[in-house]
Amino acid sequence: MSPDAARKPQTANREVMHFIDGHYVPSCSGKTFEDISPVDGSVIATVHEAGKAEVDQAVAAARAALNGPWGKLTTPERTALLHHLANCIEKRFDEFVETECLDTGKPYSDCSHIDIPRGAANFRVFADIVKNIPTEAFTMHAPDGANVLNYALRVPKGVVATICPWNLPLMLMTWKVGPALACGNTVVVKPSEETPLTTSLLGEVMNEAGIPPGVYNVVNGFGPDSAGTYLTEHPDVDAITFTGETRTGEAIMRAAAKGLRAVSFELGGKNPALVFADCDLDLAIANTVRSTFVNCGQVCLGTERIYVERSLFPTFVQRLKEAAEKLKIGPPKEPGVTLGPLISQVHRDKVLSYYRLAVEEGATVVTGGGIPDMPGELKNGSWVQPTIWTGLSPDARTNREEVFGPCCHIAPFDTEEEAIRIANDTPYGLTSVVWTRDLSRAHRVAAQLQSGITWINSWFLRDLRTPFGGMKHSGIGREGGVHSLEFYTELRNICIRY
Ligand code: NAD
Ligand code: 6OD
Repeated sequence: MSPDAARKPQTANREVMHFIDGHYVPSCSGKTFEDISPVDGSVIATVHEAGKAEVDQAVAAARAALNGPWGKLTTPERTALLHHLANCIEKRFDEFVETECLDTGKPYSDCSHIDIPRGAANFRVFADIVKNIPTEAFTMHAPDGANVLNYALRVPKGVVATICPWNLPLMLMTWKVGPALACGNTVVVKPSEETPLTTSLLGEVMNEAGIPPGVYNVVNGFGPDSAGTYLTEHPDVDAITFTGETRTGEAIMRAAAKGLRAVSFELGGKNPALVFADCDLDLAIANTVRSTFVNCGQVCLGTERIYVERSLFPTFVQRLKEAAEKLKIGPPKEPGVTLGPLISQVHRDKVLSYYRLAVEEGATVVTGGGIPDMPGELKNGSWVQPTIWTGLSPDARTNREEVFGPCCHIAPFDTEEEAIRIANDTPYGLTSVVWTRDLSRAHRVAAQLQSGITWINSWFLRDLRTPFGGMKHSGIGREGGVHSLEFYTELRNICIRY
């Protein structure tokens, strides 16, 4: 392939290559895999699979950029470039929406309100944060009376491997690449094998924005014994940031142990919502239908366990059932669609296995539980019905394991103490939601919940300056605001005697 052909826009011919040192490059092995539409099962792209050779090239390019032009920029120069990059993403907003929806099957309305705006904001917000962060300084005297000034200096961590999931591809990738670049690092990104398109497209936009070659590199492939392993085991990678399943996090942590590389992990959840009888019920229903079903339930922050104060329980179940049954299932562009397909047939098999398990475990199916009847070619997509259960015991697997589909279990509780206890009775600790008009109760309950984020009378209300991450099996470390700087920089102490 000629170098010019290799530089062609990757979404135009639906051949997805790696993006290394500012160029699209094929795999030298010639190995490829198919990117399948979750909407109708058609092949939407042929993706080059990276071997060790491409990962080596990408890491070397990232190292060279770090030691070269990128590393020499001042903070104002670097952050100005990142603002320009955000503008360039927005200039191609429709193309990003189109591409992300093609890959994920999610509704246009969700993608254009959440995924792509955040793809741009993730660069702007962190550019502003690093520009405005103060440093610490102390003065003292040495034993001989000389003056001493100590100050702290932040330097980039180096080459950061960024391993991403498929549920919000551009948004969750830039959530890590934004602060990494703002802090002066360079990155090698491995997008999910399910959704490589917008990560590839961003390479082109990096070039348009004038980001130096080698700052942003992309290698495509799978996890184990593929690009994921080669990248996380690479000795010249300084830090690894990962979003995905808890079990994958364990594997990556083993890889990171060699060479003692720092890790930042955003992992799975089995998030509870506590609904007290004094809540604003309309608000609680409107938000719970989103927190359970948006993105077809494939949001790590989403709600899979709902506990409702007993007096409100029958009404809440009925209202959430009605709201779930009003969701419109369909392909991304169809007007009014609120529920797309799951990401793949493999993931649908997993979600359907929980739909069966719930029944075996004694659940009452309030609504859903199967596959919707879809017309024509859509029959080949990965559709499932939004599903609500009641009647499961607290130790049922369906109540304890992350399903990552459009489903939830609703159970009653009698006291505040009981609600807190059952909410915390999980190995996970990512998010929790509390619905109450009693502000004292809101503070009291929030303080006792074991989750990285607690939303009171809201859900997924994000201020990117806040700490974001999970407790227990839901993560290691915090990103967001200045907390991202803790991971993406080394804080050095300079001590001057004068
Ligand atoms: P996954 O763990 O299967 O895959 C994530 C990424 O890791 C993919 O790019 C995959 O190829 C790669 N990978 C897999 N095995 C690897 C290995 N051994 N070494 C290196 N890389 C490897 O997760 P997924 O199915 O893509 O995403 C869904 C999961 O992500 C859910 O559990 C969800 O809760 C979680 N998630 C968490 C957050 C958060 O912020 N906490 C956000 C989104 C998704
Ligand atoms: O809002 C964010 O910054 C974020 N990381 C969201 C994660 C969503 C998980 O599916």
